[in-house]
Parts: sequence; structure tokens; C-alpha cells
Amino acid sequence: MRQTWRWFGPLDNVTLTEIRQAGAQGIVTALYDIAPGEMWSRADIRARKDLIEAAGLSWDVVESLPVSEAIRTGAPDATLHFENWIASLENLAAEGVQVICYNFMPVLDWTRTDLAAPMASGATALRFNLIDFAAFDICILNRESAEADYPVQVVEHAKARAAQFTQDDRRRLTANILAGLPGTVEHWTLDTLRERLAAYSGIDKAGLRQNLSRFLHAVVPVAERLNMRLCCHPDDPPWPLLGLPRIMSTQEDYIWLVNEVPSPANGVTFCTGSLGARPDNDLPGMVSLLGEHIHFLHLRNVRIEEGTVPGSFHEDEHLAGSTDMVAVIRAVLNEEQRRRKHGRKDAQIPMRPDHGQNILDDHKRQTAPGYPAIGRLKGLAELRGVMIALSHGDTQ
Ligand SMILES: [Mn+2]
Repeated sequence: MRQTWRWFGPLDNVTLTEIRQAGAQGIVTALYDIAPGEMWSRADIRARKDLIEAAGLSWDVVESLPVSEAIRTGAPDATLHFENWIASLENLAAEGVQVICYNFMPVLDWTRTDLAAPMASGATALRFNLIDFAAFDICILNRESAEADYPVQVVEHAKARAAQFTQDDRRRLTANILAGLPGTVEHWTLDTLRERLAAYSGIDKAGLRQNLSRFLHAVVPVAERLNMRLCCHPDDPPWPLLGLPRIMSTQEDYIWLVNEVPSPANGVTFCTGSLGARPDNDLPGMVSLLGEHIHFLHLRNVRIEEGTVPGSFHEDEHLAGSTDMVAVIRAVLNEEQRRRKHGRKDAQIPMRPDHGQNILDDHKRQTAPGYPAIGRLKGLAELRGVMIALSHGDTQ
């Protein structure tokens, strides 16, 4: 595996020098200030690449080249967005960036109810609590028919909890949930969220799959011609939220994806953190089954709290949590070996430690939620240890 690290660009409080000291070999980044639907120019891509290479690193993966809401909702006026996405691919290919991660999550990119839940160790972690989320949906957002989306007991608990909320609690919970909306360039409020949700009325799972299919048919042949690898990130969390359909949550979803437009360019971002929040996803088994299509790995571990879907979970240490990370890494190493045997040029799959708990001096430094310097360094170091140990085979 190639060890990479997500960097949010020059404004990121974790610098490229620090990333190199953490032992990362490559960078995962995007031009975050360009709005979804707009084109990434070759000059802008080159400037970012030069910064990364001047620090002794390489730009291995784009995360993400954003897919606009117009494309996701199948809006008739999305033609320009398709053209821009394809032009961005061509510009990235011209600068030698070949792996492109994207997602097809409607409206929300990721969702948590607590961005700094205290752990017994003194660390803090991202958490999704189903009761808090339902309280937001039913009692703060006041979404019509929200109650029907939760088991009766969850609705009762959520209403009881919401009745105890102070103004501050309501504000904090709303801010935490809206933090997962893509928006370095936008300012979100409850009303914008309601507007965005309304754009999906009438789009069910089949409809959203149809829109993804249209997208794949438009971009995969271009990516294949350019020798690029597209990879779709799973839903986070992997179940429908706020009445929105989700179509990248399970093994069945990914089998659909790779079969819809069969191509080496149509692949998977395997995020063990997102997929791991469902107890019915067998992650090592999915790596074995989907292995040849995996172009990028996010290694992260969540602790499932009740084992229901939907349910509650928090982000655990990389080798703790509900996912057998050693088994996942073993399956990835086997896949890399298979690729080497078949002479595949992409035998080394880029991975990054996805998220980390805030520990030590992380508590004093402002970074993006889930992206502290030291918590991720620890995660990468642990994962690297497993990778190296397993590569040595059975040493008893
Ligand atoms: Mn991820």
C-alpha cells in the first residue's frame, strides 16, 4: 500500500512538512475552493502539484472531484457540469494525477451529531448518536413525515431528549450536523438544507441509481481513455438520512456500481470507517470480493454501539473498534500480490489513515473535524506496523 495523507491545501493547519514527518509518502487533496460544477484549470492543478512536490511528496489521489447536485438530481441543465467534470479529468491527467475519488451522497457528505465526544482515555472522537439525530430531524428541522423513518422507541426517546435541550444544545447539534455539508464555499442554514432536500423529492433509490448510471456512462469511458481510475466513496453513515436515498452503502451497491459500466476506470474507494458502521457489512469479505476494483483505501475503525441499522457509532482507534483491521489489511495485501502476479501497474493501492481521534496537542490545534495531526499520525503508524508485520509472513 502507498501511505498517503489528506491535506486540505495551504490553509490546512497541518503542514506538508509535518505530514512528511508523520511518514506519509503521498498526498490526497482537492482544489477545495472551486465550487462543484466548475472546471479545475490546468494552471491551478499545476500550482497545487508544485507545492506538494516541493515538500518532497507526490499528489497521489484527488479527493474529491465533487459531483454537483445538478448531476446527482439529474437536472436537465447539468450539461455544463458534465463538460466541466470531464475537462477537469483531462487537466488532471495532463498533470499526471490518475486516481480520482468522488461520492454520490445526496446533500450531506458525512453526518455526525458530536464532533468531540469524550473517550475514556481523554481523547475526543466523532460520534453519530441516532437519538440525537432523530431529535434534530423530528424536532429541530421539523421535517415532514420524519417520524416514520425511525422505530417508535427511537422517536419517543428523541422527543424526550429534545424537550430537555437548551438553546445552546439545539445550536450545537445543528452546527455539528451541518458541518458535514460540503461548503468551504457556501454558508448553510436550516433553510438551505430544506431547499436542498426538496430538490430530491420524487427521487428514490432507483432514481438516484439512474442518475449515477448516467454519470458513469458519461465519465468512465473518458477516464479509461486517459488511463485514470475513478473510485466512488461509500455513504457515511451507510443508510438513508433525512428521507434521502443512499445507494453506496452495501456490498450489493458496489456490485451494482462495477457492473453498471464495466471498466478498469470504474472502481471503489473502500472506506472501512463508512462501511463499518453497518454490522451486516463483512469488510474483509468485501475486500476479497471487490478487490480488483479497489483503487483507494480509507482505513478507519468505528465502534458500533447497538448493532442496528440505522444505529449509533463512534470513531475508535484504528486497530480497535468493530472492524477486524488486521483481516482487512491481510485481504488488501493479498489483492496487491494478485495484481503483481498479473502485471498490473496499479499493484500498489494508495491508502490513507481516515480520521483520527484528537489526542495530546491535537486538543490545542484547530483542524478539520476528524483530521488532527497526532491522532492520524498514530493511526498511520499503527496501520503501517500491521502492513509491515503481515508482509513478513508467518514468523511465529
Ligand atoms: Mn472515508
